[in-house]
Amino acid sequence: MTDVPASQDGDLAFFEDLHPPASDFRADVLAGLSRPQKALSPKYFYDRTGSEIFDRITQAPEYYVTRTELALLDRIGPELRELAGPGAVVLEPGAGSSVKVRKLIDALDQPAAFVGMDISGDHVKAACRDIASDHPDLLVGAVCHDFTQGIDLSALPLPDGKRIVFFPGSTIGNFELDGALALLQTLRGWLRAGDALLIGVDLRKDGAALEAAYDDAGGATADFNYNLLSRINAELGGTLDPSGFDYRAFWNPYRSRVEMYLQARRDMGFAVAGQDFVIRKDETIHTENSHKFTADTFQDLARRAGLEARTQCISEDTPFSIHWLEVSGEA
Ligand code: AVI
Repeated sequence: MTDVPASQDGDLAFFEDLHPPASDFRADVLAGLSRPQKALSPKYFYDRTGSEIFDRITQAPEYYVTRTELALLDRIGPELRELAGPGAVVLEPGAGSSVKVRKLIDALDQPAAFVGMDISGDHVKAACRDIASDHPDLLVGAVCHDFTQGIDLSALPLPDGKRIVFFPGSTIGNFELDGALALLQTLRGWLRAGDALLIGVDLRKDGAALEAAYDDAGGATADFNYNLLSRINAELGGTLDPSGFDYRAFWNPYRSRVEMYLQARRDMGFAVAGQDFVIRKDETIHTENSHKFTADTFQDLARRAGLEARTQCISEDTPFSIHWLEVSGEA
């Protein structure tokens, strides 16, 4: 389709609500706290307060991820412009802070469209409206969608043009490896020959630097974790005492990931949604993993999803990578 009007004055060219199934916060929390290794899913970090705290994390001096990727995007802008050519259609699953995609849009040669997708319809609409008002010639659409689920892109009024699916931030690292593979396969399904997945992937580095990045001295990452307990208290009638926990992050070189936990300072009883739990002194609740790759281990994973790297860029000072992947025809 080519005759879709460009957005005006912050208006969206389209908004599609695909009604993603609500995740079952209550069932997931109760199941996670009932396991021998208590665990909570990191997807529940991002309520309004959690998203604000995550912004603080991205500003923490030790958390190199965001500023390194932004600098890398600045550096490779001209190369991305070449690779994409004129009239590209940019899709961003899990559209978060729009700072990165704005850099991409600004680098490209007259991109035709931008489509943001997020599980929160209000959030994605607001973010996309802001982009539309700053880019009156760009067709901007928003989709309320869970990017881990399939989507029939032919149902969206997208203009013709090379599709660039943009997945920055090394969010891929927060998935277990089978989940990461499944996500890459899903995103590959959005691409046709010549389209690309442009993905930011954090790389292995010194364990001490990683542990500092995930346990910043200003306490933003600890607060991010405590907020999950506060959210459980507020939304599920919980009686967890955040001050009864220490936050811990450690680099596990055998699994190539930073693992994050809340560790009980003393024996505690608590309830969630009317169910009673006990946590013993020193016992932990596992809250998140952040996998770190080498460029090769990531591209091996991508290859298994039917994606081949056409090019990659790695930052020199702090290792972080951005890959331009295309459909390989396999898988
Ligand atoms: C969103 N994601 C890529 C972050 C990361 O670096 O793994 C989440 C995070 N958790 C604690 N700090 C940052």
